[in-house]
This record gives sequence, structure tokens and C-alpha cells, in this order.
Amino acid sequence: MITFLYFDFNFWRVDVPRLCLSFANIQHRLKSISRADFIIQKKRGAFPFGQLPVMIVNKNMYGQTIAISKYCASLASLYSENKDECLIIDQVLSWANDINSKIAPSIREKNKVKQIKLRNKFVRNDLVTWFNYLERIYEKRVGNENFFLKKFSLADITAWRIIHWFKSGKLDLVNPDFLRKFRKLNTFYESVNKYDAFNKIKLYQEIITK
Ligand SMILES: N[C@@H](CCC(=O)N[C@@H](CS)C(=O)NCC(=O)O)C(=O)O
Repeated sequence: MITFLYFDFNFWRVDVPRLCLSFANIQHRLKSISRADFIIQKKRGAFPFGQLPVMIVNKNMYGQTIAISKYCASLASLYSENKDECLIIDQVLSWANDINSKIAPSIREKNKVKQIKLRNKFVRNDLVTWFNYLERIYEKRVGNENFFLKKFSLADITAWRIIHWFKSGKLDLVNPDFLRKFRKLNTFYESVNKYDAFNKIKLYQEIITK
């Protein structure tokens, strides 16, 4: 059985691989770990990169969201055998990591005044720029469906999860309506929400209701 370790909240880094496995009804479990326990175990060198999420498969522990997500997507037939398609998927995964690293300083900052400054800087300089990048990748899609590739894939799950995060209203100073500027991504997001094979997943329901 595949086991994930993460903190006690939903976050794209662990949700994306779990959504992939759930999509294909592949059994897995999540063990949540408190911040205090994480620090103790990190000091002991328990995690390959000193960070979460990690995934345990066949008694081996692996880190790095992109590697974990691709592994789970492959098991779930949500990755691709086609090299050109793999490039699209990989770009979306790296985009997710990049936009996360752009907003991260304003999440990590504890000082409220500095935090607001950093968040305003992100909204001014990065939000539109980085969603524009994603929309440009999406515009080049070849299929008739509102997915990044001809069929539903890891690219859709990743893009949907990040869009959902930014639209959630949980990020101070990020207007949940920002996606209206991105007409095509908005259509994409709505289509994924209406895609029955995806929206019936228990974890999907958990993410949208939390
Ligand atoms: N490069 C890692 C980054 C993972 C990461 O930033 N994890 C954060 C939580 S979302 C973490 O473990 N932070 C605690 C720490 O770095 O001590 C990945 O892609 O998975």
C-alpha cells in the first residue's frame, strides 16, 4: 500500500498525487504528522529532502512533489507514453512549483506588515504573469475537450488544484474572482469541476468543501 506523509491540511503537493490514485481507485493512505513531530523527525534525517510530502512505496521513502505526482499518475494512467504530451504535463507541474515559490515568501512571513507587502508584491508582479503562462500552454491544446491534452491527465489535476487554491479566498489579498481575466482557464476550471469521473472522488469533495 502506498503511504503519504504530510501535515494535517489539504495542500496541492500531497493532494495531486492522491487525486491521481483516487481517480484510478488505487488504494493508498495519508498519515498526517504534526509540525512538532516533523521537526523532531527532520532533525533525525528521516526525510530524503527534509521536507514533506513524502511517499512510502515498498518500504522506501521518496520526496519531491513532481517525482511523486508523476509516479502516481503513471500508475493511474494519467501520465502519457507520448514524449510531446509528457512535456506539456511536466511544464504544468513545474509551473505549479514555480508559482508556489513566488507566493511562498508571503505565506512564510510571520510579521503582518511585511507579509502584506510581500503579498501585494506577488499580486502586482506575479499573479497575472504566471496565470498568463498557464493560459498560453492551455491555448495550444489539441483535443476538443477542455483539458490540456486530448484526454484528462495529471496536467489537468495539477492546474485545477492550483487554480482552486488561488480562487479559494484563503489567500489574503488574492481576489477569488481573478480568474475571470483568464476566460479560457476559467472555462477549463469549470469543465474539470463538471467532469464526473473526477468530481465524484471523495478527496475532490473534501478539497472543495474545506
Ligand atoms: N521541493 C519540495 C518542496 C516541498 C516543500 O516545500 N514542503 C514544505 C511543506 S509544503 C515543507 O516541508 N516545509 C517544511 C520545511 O521545509 O522545513 C517538493 O517539491 O516537494
